[in-house]
Amino acid sequence: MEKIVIIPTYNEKENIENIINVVIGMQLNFHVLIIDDNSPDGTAAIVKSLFEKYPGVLFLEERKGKLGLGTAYIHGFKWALDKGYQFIFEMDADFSHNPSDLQNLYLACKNGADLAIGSRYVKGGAVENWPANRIALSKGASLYTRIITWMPVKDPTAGFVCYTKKVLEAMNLDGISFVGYAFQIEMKFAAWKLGFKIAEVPITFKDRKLGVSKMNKGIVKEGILGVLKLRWNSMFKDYHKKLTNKNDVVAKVLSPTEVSLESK
Ligand SMILES: Nc1nc2c(ncn2[C@@H]2O[C@H](COP(=O)(O)OP(=O)(O)OP(=O)(O)O)[C@@H](O)[C@H]2O)c(=O)[nH]1
Ligand SMILES: [Mg+2]
Repeated sequence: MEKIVIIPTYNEKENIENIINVVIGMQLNFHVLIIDDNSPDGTAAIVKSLFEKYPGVLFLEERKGKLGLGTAYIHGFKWALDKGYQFIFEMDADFSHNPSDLQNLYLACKNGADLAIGSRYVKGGAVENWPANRIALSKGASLYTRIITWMPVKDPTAGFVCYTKKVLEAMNLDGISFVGYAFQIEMKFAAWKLGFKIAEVPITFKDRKLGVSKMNKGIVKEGILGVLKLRWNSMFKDYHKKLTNKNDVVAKVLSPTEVSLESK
């Protein structure tokens, strides 16, 4: 139980089989968990048809309806922690993220990072085939986030990430409030505020070839207001407490080393 790639899906019938085949086909021991929100196009049925081909490697969690990217990932994180995975990845289904970069994200974490971000905006990173308005929106969002939050991350909206288990265990996942792309900023901001070491690994992001975008105005609005909200909340003393998983603190206090220290 080492590495699991969580892929949220909503109407990805054109991509889902290929992306699963490519990730598992790399034979680098990446397991795959699909979180499908009852896609009307039958994405989940395609995943199920592959179970026999990939026993113990491919998993599916089905939710009742389109509940958003953020809650899909939170669901997946909890599932992965429960199963004991050490390296937990976020990746889109639409091949915007190249599965061959998964290994670089993994190695960055193996070499000391607590989380590794597949970044378009560091040296060596790039965006291919995206229309000018999408690039402007994405770059604008990154700049805006950095100005408001001072978070030293060049690609804060990136959705291609490797989290080590300890980051997700330390976080109060139920306190993560955003559902759309602001979710990506919120997760990185929380990890940074908790003092975790963040690495940015250059990637080339490609526009989706198949299927349709789920981007909409509501997602943009949530991002703009959400970043302001994060900054505002972080100015209060109890913010750190709110970010922290209380069970994890209890677990640490009860750990054998701490107990033996106490008894000395
Ligand atoms: N489970 C679930 N997955 C979602 C939801 N919204 C989007 N996704 C998935 O999240 C990933 C990213 O969504 P995309 O629509 O590709 O968003 P994007 O990459 O910003 O935009 P485009 O690539 O231009 O479409 C894809 O795998 C989607 O299928 C949702 O509400 N629930
Ligand atoms: Mg996409």
